[in-house]
Amino acid sequence: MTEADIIERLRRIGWRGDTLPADGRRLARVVAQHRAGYELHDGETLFGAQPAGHYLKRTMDPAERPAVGDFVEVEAGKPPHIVTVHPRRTVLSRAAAGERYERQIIATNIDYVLVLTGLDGDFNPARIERYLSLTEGSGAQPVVLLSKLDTRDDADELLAVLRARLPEGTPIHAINGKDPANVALLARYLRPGDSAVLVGSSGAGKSTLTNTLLGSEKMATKAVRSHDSRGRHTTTYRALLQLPSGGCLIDTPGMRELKLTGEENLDLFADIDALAEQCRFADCGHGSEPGCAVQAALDSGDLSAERWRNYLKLRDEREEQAATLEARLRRQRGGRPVGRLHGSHRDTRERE
Ligand SMILES: Nc1nc2c(ncn2[C@@H]2O[C@H](COP(=O)(O)OP(=O)(O)OP(=O)(O)O)[C@@H](O)[C@H]2O)c(=O)[nH]1
Ligand SMILES: [Mg+2]
Ligand SMILES: [Zn+2]
Repeated sequence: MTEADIIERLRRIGWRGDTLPADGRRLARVVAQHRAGYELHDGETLFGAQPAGHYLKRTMDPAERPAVGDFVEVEAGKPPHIVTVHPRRTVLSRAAAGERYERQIIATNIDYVLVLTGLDGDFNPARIERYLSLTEGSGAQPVVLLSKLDTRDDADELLAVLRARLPEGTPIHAINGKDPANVALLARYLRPGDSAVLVGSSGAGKSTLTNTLLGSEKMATKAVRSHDSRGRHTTTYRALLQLPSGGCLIDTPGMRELKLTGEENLDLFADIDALAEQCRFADCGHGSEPGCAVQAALDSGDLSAERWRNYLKLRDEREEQAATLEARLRRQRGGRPVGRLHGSHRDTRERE
């Protein structure tokens, strides 16, 4: 097989590069990660691999280990070993739940983040804003999907609420995840060589949509609890799948907690920041100060109280996480200042 053939094959699984490792190593994409090891795909063949020893060191930042979506170099052996992770084009991550700051990677090298919410009891604009905030630093484009369109007649109203609340230009589609003709509109996000990751609560319908796009029931799905629309955490690992369209889709387990990493910009709320600048006092607390533009917008209904509360919550969380992250990076660098913190992962990861 010629080098051109191998590259052509890798393109099918989303590879954008045009040179292969010189030393005979095999290039492949991580399609799943299990406790027992990784599943890799080279565009033609699925095979198992183990991480090389240096990835297992306790001092290794977990975010540096191979993750689903990564392109990795593999050394032959029984089993083959992942020796290098290629620089990531985009990274979607969250902070791990709990006290210790730890960035957890959801998916890498993705072009689109499909934020899926059910139009049942799952519908929650504040949670969608949280997902969009996490997506901002990823380098990928967010797309909001509302599933279970077939289950209610007033979907237009919910759609209008969301359109009014999210920044103009955010793509929002209401879909029936069980209907292939209906989800055909998503083809624009799943073109050959492109990759998308599906995120959303358990029971939102991620695996149902994945199966419909795939044209087969590869992923298990399970009915939600009828009284509160909660799912049953049916999917337990992230899986990257090649679709007939030529695109790659990553199905993920529904996440219970989505903590910000501290690297978000919260551009989503740029209008609120602009509003706050119009307050009479530069240090306005937006409480009962005279000339407060935020209070005026809340009183007139231009700004919904619920969105304002969500903004404050995300802003405080972001600040707290950013401070923790900065302290940690400073420790790692032996007390040297960290520099610009907010920005893409690559900015903070690659600076030395
Ligand atoms: N009517 C209708 N039901 C849907 C739709 N999408 C998903 N469902 C149902 O919702 C339930 C949950 O769907 P799943 O695909 O298992 O949800 P999930 O997001 O993968 O959940 P986890 O794997 O637990 O994270 C299943 O009973 C699906 O049949 C839809 O568009 N319309
Ligand atoms: Mg699932
Ligand atoms: Zn104010």
